[in-house]
Amino acid sequence: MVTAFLPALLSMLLHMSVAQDPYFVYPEVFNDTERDAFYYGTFPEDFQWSTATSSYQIEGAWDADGKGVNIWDTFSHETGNIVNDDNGDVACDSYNKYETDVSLISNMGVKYYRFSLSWSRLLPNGTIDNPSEAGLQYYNNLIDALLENGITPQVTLYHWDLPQDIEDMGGFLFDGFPELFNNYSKYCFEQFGDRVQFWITFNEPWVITVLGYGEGRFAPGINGLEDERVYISAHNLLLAHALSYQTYNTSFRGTQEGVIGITLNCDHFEPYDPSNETSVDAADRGFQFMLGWFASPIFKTGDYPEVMREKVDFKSAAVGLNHYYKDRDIISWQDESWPTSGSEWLRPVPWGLRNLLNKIKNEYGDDIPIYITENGISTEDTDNLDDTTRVQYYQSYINEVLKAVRLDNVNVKCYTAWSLMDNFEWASGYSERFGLHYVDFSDPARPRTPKDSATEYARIVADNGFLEPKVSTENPETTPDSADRPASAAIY
Ligand code: GBH
Repeated sequence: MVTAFLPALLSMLLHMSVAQDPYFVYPEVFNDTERDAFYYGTFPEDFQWSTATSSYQIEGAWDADGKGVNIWDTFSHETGNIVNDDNGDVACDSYNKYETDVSLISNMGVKYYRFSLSWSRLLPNGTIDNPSEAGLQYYNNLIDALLENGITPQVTLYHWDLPQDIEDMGGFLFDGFPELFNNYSKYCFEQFGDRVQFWITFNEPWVITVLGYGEGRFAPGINGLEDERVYISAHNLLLAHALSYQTYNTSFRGTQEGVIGITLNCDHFEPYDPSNETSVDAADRGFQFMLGWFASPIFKTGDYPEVMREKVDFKSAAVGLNHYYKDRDIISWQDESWPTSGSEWLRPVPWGLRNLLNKIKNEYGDDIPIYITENGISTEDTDNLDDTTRVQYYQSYINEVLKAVRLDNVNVKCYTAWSLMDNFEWASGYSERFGLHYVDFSDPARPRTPKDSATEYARIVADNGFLEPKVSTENPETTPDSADRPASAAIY
């Protein structure tokens, strides 16, 4: 009895001593032992590790080989819309350097790559009447190069670069938009579907509608926040997604055997006072007006979230006016104690991701497969290769995903680091850098150099998670004190 009991007791003590020395990635700010302690373990065998970019942000070659003009060409060429009046005319020059991009991915041991197709490069005037051979060739080359390197393409059909000709018809406000998008997507399934089995229709409908057709800070720069245009553009987008999904489902899925979905962005809203119902409801409304707006029609009821209908319908009837932000009826802010980044809107709060993943699971079903199609952090332009803040960010966020998978049984299938390399950060131009690789935009050759975060991401991918640090029990002094552990590879 005693001998059998003793080893168990010993191992318990060992575990306890490890538990007394938890590791925190952000010890100053997030140091709650229950919530923030680092969790060691690995992801399921078939977990997908990816990294992402988008066409306008990296390709350049804005008018090469017959490419049509898109709304970001137009918007960025207009003075005053972009920091420093930057534009994507050359960007990372990936139109000419795609083979280098493939080798960057390959060198990290990453097996999935999420990129987007430029609609106006493939169909210069937006319609299928006049496809571009050169555009087709470019994406065929990229896809083939990826496959030759054992990298699976994850293709976004629309990452914000609408053909200008379609915008001139009204863009997302045009009721013929769903059909135009459907034709374009069908063309892509036909051309690439023999090699692409992972499709995303739209990147971040919330951004397309609220920033593009509401606040007007993003192309096409329409100020429709105080009327119904935000809601109309969202509605047409949802109809376009549904049509394209049906087209894939009925005409392509059988032979091509792929999956098709949509990328939705959402901030995590934490109630200010979790014991106060008003506060809890407000946090939920924040979620419903951001994720629910698009996720509820697609994954739940076929209609907008109830609370959204209530608020918007009521205000439309009462005052005859809509205003997206006022319709939400919430006050939200970021805690000043949270760490900062190179972007004003972005602060790392790793536990927020775990909470958000759980919220999605509770809202849309226990087994709903979740693909994280972007996650990342910016640094200011003064950034160099020694990007500790990005290393910390990836460690902590991926660790929270691991907790969601292993401790909370959330069905997360994929994690994607945004971005493969520094690129054109929309209205911020080149003033903010999100890359795992540094790009020198002052050099015409646009050389790419791995940052520390690329090395760290490669290691997490190779380990498929986080291996227990090797603690020597014979010689405990060799165990680094948790406070001294650098936030990177050295803890292993
Ligand atoms: C992603 O959006 C995009 O898909 C990607 O293209 C982009 O490069 C990346 O994020 C980094 O931004 O400037 O104050 O108007 C993430 C969600 C929502 C974050 C809109 C930026 C604009 C804030 N984005 N938000 S602001």
